[in-house]
Amino acid sequence: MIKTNGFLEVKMNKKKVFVPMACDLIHEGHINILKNAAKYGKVIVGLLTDEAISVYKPLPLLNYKRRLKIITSIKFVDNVEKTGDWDYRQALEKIRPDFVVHGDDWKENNQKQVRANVIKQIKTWKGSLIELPYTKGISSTIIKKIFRKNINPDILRRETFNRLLNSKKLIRVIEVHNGLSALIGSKSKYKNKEFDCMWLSSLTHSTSKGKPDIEYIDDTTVSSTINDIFDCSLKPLLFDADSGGRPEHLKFTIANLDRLGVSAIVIEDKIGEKKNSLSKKVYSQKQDSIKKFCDKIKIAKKSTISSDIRIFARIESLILNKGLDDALQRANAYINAGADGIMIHSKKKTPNEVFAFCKSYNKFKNRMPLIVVPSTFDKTYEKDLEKNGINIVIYANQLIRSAIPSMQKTAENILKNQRSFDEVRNMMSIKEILQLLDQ
Ligand code: SPV
Ligand code: MG
Repeated sequence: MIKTNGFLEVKMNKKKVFVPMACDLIHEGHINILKNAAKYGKVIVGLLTDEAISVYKPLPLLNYKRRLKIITSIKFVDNVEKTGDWDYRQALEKIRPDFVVHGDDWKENNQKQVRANVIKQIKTWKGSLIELPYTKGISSTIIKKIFRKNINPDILRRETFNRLLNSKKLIRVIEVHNGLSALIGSKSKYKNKEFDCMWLSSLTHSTSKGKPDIEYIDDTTVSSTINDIFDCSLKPLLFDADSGGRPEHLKFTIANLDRLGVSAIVIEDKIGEKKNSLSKKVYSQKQDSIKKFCDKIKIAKKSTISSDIRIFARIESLILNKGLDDALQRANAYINAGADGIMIHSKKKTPNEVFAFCKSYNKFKNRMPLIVVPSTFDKTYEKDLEKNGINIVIYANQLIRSAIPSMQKTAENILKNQRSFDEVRNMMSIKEILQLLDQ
């Protein structure tokens, strides 16, 4: 024991109290917990990393560095332990605390299992769990709602995509094509799951305008749709830039998308008259030479203004039956040309050729994040994509595909019944629509 002054001595004799926290937005509920924890001994906050949190919740609004700054300046906190696993197993093993202090809300919420694991683990060194009553009337969710309305959306959106890439194993992306689909895609939740980002698909954007997917939608229309989407959601947006257009136009397109706040731009290596990759007519299409497409990547990278935006190169070798070796050779060349990631596309019913690609791709020394679009191999579960090292899954067309048959059916039934009453049970009520739009 170091005998410097009485205070340090007392502190060092104290029992160790571990308090796991995300510490995203501190309110009096957190302070109550920390204040009470300090009564039992020296408080060590297990500050969860983005990676740990993203296993069971969406990313926190504030990044780890900002959260660390906040927690270390609270007077009840003696120490902070960086906690990288969602059930604190390693941190607990390292510290072996006498007490773990937690709000009692975890008895009921999606952390039930974590609670059970902690009880079992700390029992091995006779540690005890202290559960403090959850402070009523205040929650981070309420604060986040207010915060989201008031913070500059660009700060959140831009930072989030890179944080997701650094912390989540598989980023889940949903197709959007206007404000409404952005609202639905962003608000949808199932248990602790939600979509992390949005994809402005050329197919569904064109479809929503009643046009074929042939690179017809101009930059002004794209800008206007992106504004509508950003009005309705703070999630990061990945943009489908088709071939990127003529090289001499590309720099303006990229700079515009960057200014608007898009997080990632995907450019594909098909050339000539555009056809959708899943169309039968795609075989009449050509692929760019590796050299020319690398030049495009270089222009795109040079044209970005912010350091956060990412340029992904989309490889169409499997779509055009050019084979795995061609796809791998291109992936390597595109990354060397500066691409921040790769999208490998396939129109097969099974994921076999994509997984074969992953097997070699994952060994690349210069490996970058990998996107897949399982539209045709839609039986494949996310856990299998994750197992194969895929970083981003894009559900590229499902929202519009579900809307169209529903609209068709309603239109036909109104004609059939000559009134709308018979369709009411299949439609959202006006009241629900007003609620959806927060009016
Ligand atoms: C899109 O969503 O527009 C895409 C993916 O580019 S695909 O339609 O499969 O080509
Ligand atoms: Mg497209």
